[in-house]
Amino acid sequence: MKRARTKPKAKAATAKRLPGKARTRRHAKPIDLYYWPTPNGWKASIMLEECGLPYVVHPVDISKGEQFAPQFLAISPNNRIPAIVDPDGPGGRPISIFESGAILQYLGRKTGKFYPREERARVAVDEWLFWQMGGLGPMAGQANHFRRYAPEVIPYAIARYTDEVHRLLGVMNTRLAEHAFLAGRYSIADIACVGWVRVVERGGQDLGGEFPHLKRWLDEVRARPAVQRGIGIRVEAATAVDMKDPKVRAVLFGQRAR
Ligand SMILES: N[C@@H](CCC(=O)N[C@@H](CS)C(=O)NCC(=O)O)C(=O)O
Repeated sequence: MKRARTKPKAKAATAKRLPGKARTRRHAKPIDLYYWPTPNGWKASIMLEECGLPYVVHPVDISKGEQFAPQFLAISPNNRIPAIVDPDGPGGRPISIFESGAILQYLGRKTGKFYPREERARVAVDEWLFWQMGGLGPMAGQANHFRRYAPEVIPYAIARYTDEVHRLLGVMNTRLAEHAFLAGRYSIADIACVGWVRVVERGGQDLGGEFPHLKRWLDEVRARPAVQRGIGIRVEAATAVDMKDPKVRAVLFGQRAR
């Protein structure tokens, strides 16, 4: 794991920065963000930006196998990004957290932002957050894998995951026809979804034509400055990753228990 080599655009992710309302937390110690620019990584970076929390980015180059480094596994035993370490955790002691959904909930509880306390409102957020964690994310990930990275074209696998993503987008579109955001007000559920919907759109899905309410939501969410800053963190090494490189493929694909 290396410290972020960020371009000017990514100044947002340095410890010195105390954006917006975070100025009232002048003495807050920065949160360590273990990160790679992917839809799951963006959930954590967007939330940190939305909450105005100071943080330091530690890129974990998953194309080189840095997710298997013992010091990272001690924080994230599932060898996946994102993970965070909050030096100012419960009781004033450090806490490490892996799994993007757990990170969103923790930061929401810590700051009181984007994760309502009132039980009915919180249940609504949890429903859509877990819907993303168990549905949209994994299915879009598999669709992406079989469409872009599989060494052979397997029509059944492509159709199965593409159809499932299509079904999920339809569910989201129906929900967003009657609600401005997934759980009513903007919340960690929207933060969890935006990166994945963006990836699906970039994969060629015509959102505007088929899912107009979803498209309206996507445009609104991604126009938020904090979302743009969270997605915009530039990690130089990530721009050079070649997914056709056999060494990269050997790290990322075909993982088995170690
Ligand atoms: N359920 C996990 C999934 C995280 C995940 O899949 N992260 C990917 C990047 S998007 C990763 O770290 N991959 C490393 C690998 O495949 O070894 C979460 O939401 O945090």
